[in-house]
Amino acid sequence: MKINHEVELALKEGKPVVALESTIISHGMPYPRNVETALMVEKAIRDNGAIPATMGIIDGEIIIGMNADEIEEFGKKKGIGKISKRDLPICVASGAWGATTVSATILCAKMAGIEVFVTGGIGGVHRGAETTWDVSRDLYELGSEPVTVICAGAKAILDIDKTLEVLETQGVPVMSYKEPSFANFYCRSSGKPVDYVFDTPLQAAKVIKAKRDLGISGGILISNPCPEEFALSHEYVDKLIDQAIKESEEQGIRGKDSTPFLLKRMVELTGGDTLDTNIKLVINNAVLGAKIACEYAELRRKEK
Ligand code: PSU
Ligand code: MN
Repeated sequence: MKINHEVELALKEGKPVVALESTIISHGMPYPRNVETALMVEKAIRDNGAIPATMGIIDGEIIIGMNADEIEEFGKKKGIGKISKRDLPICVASGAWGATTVSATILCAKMAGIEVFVTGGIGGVHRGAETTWDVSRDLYELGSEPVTVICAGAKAILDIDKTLEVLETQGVPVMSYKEPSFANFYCRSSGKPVDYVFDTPLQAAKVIKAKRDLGISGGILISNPCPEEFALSHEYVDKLIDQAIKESEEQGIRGKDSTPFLLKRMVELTGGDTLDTNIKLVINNAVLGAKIACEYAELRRKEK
């Protein structure tokens, strides 16, 4: 594992650090907007007082905190694997490049000692999971590792009710920023209830600390709805999601290829609208995540 100097120093000094994944760069968005977005997200985190640590695997080495050139490579290079927990040891042993999903990034964050992680939308239970059994590993890592993930809910292509059920079984607190219901990625709200609605980053940081102090394993999921002005309506996207899912079934797209296929198809079907929204919501999450990381670092500092 290679931790960049700035991140290592910040962790040693108890400064706020925010983990970022790379699957969203290599498999979630097209080049060059993936790279632009990753750099804007890093900037948003810095502007709000924290230090970004984008994760990925280069030649079998886990990188905690990529530099701009490495981010560019992850955005451009073809054939970078999508690395979930099961793929991580294989990627490392074979000296390959790998883009970390939410689940692998949670594991890498834990290894490095980073407790806050920002992404777009987490993976979850796919529609039709009662027959395909397609449930993202993301939900189980959230259930077992002490990392708080800030996201705009679960991706709209998923079954939100089932996703929330698995999170409950996994014992993951689901907390929403200001909005009373669980976020729905491109759409602002799913209408599904959450466990706690908070109004300030400090309130969220207090829950992270309480969970840590109680010695309860696992992470916390923070749902941050896409800002009103960038969110898309259910009337607009729901029909297109149905169409994209139907196409994926017809083409026999399965397993790890499912999410990248559906996200890409949605960008095509909406003429780029979902890509614009995806970018805005990730940046919005970065702002909130950095603020929570700062409040949490401050709470930990006072404790000492
Ligand atoms: N959120 C996005 N774009 C993405 C992803 C999340 O806005 O590309 C990625 C994350 O890395 C997440 C993964 O962990 O999709 C989920 O894949 P699966 O459904 O195969 O578990
Ligand atoms: Mn899956």
